[in-house]
Amino acid sequence: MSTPLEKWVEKQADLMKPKKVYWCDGSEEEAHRLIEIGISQEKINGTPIFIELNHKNWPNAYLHRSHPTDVARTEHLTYVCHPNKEIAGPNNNWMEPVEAKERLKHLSKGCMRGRTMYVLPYMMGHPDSPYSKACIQVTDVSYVAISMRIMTRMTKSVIDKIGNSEDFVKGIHSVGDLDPQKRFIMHFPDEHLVWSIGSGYGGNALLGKKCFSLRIASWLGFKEGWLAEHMIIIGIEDPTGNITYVAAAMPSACGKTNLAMLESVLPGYKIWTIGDDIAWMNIGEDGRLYAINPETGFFGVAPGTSMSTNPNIIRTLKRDMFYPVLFTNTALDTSTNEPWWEGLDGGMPKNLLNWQGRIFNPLSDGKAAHPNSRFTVSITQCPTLSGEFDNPRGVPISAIIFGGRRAKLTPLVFESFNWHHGVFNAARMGSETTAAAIHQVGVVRRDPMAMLPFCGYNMADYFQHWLNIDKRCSNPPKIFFVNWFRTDEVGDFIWPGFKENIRVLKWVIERLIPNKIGARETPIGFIPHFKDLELSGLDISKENIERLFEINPDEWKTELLGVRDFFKQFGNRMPKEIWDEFENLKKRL
Ligand code: GTP
Ligand code: SPV
Ligand code: MN
Repeated sequence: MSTPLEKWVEKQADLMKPKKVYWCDGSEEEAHRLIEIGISQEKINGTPIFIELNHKNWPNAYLHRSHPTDVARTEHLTYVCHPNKEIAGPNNNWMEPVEAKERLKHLSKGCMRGRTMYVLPYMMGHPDSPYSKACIQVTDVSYVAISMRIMTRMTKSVIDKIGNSEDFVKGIHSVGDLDPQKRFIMHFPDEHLVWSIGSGYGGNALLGKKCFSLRIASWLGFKEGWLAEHMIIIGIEDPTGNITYVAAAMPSACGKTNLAMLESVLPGYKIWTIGDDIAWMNIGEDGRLYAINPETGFFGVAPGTSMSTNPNIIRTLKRDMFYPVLFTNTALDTSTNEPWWEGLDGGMPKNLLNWQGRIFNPLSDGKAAHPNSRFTVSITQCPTLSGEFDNPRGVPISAIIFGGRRAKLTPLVFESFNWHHGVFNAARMGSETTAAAIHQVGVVRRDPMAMLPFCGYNMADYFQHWLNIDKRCSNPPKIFFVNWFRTDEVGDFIWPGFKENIRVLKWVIERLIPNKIGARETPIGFIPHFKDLELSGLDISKENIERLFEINPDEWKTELLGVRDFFKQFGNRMPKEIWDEFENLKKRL
């Protein structure tokens, strides 16, 4: 007698016709075997899946080059298929679920011919956490199988855990023929199903990540009273040894991974890492918000990463724990067989292949590494990993920080007046677009809570859900906003960022201590008294510090025009409290 899981896998094999079905057990031995297969046998469009890198300098590291049209998330091809379009909201592409599945079936017929279908059993969240979820993904690429093993708790025991139950999260993934015209990433939230075809890249293909742990989980959170957020989770240790837990949301490629592994320049301060991309937050019995990281790895942006900007990331990548480390679409130094990207320590190597494997000419070719080139590495290799990472209860969150990428407008840091004001501010957030998704880069768009591409239901309902949290949370976190990316008249960042961001975190945690430090009230919120910001040892003029905190009422009034248009799309569904805060801000400006 076969189980519902076995029947489901069989059904997918019937449709996609792989030459072989292989059930992964998640073992180390298996990971190394699949990498061998990816080096010597498996190919996409004639290209091997993995190239072995220099293991002396980059232990267990392999390079993967994705198809040139498949280098980032594709938001315009991503759908959330609730039965009712209103539930998906104007923030999501929508297709009627029956029609969506017909399309996918049509595109999937025989799409795995000649390939292996890997069956991946994995958990999102610690298995002992009541919020963890047993999941199965099928895929036809070893790169995805290995990536999922790094990013999730992949073990055979998940199959036993599912047993005879129908209740498991389902992911169907095939690269198909990688034709962007036939690419879809579709979500069926009520069925806990994600179906993705035509892309082998990141969030399009690792279906436990954005697809399940954010789009579908946010919908579960809405129905069940919790939050699935695009947030890091860190502990900030101060010189007394006290650790304050903080969650921080920033849009894609706006600094989360770097903040999650920050090395402090201030003596006595230390960051403990729990997560760098996704937080699931529940209200605890004590009325506080508790966060867990459902993932077990980092899928981080390579360009800009170096010993000088973030030594802990480099240490994580180079820590030899026999776990595979993947680089995707970086350049390759052919003299040393090492990965390379813009911003890495040392100069540009002489003999480089660009991310597509072609000889790189710095004068005519632009960037050698793709701007969205990434590393995939196990969180267990992180030297700053918090002892609380594996705590199934999670950690109590005292502050939530929202950040964006804004050349102008928003100050380095400010604090909201209260929960509703903070929710409004997060809902009106804007950020300049980055290379993490395929679209024009560098244009400001509204990105509420850094969740625009990831909220699996109507964002107006999501705002209401956020507003309601403090009704059940007797001790909600304080809400702060940061912007590391303000520029001067020649376009250079004014704030040095990276390690120096600890100075801002110090102010944040001091504001949490009753009566410790005051703050200046402005129309948008509280900003620091300069005397309370630790700036010693920093080479930055007083004038520039003032510019970092400049609040220009005219710029803000213009901003609010865009905010109003964005909110208006949601019609009557938009919570009244959000509009009230909007009017309050307008009056204060
Ligand atoms: P996703 O993985 O897409 O969600 O990105 P992320 O939010 O984790 O961003 P990440 O930390 O990988 O940083 C993205 C880019 O911003 C990288 O090129 C970093 O080098 C750069 N960056 C990160 N923090 C800072 C900072 O404080 N200042 C400046 N100027 N750049 C930063
Ligand atoms: C992001 O875009 O926010 C990422 C990378 O973290 S991906 O997994 O591709 O979504
Ligand atoms: Mn992300």
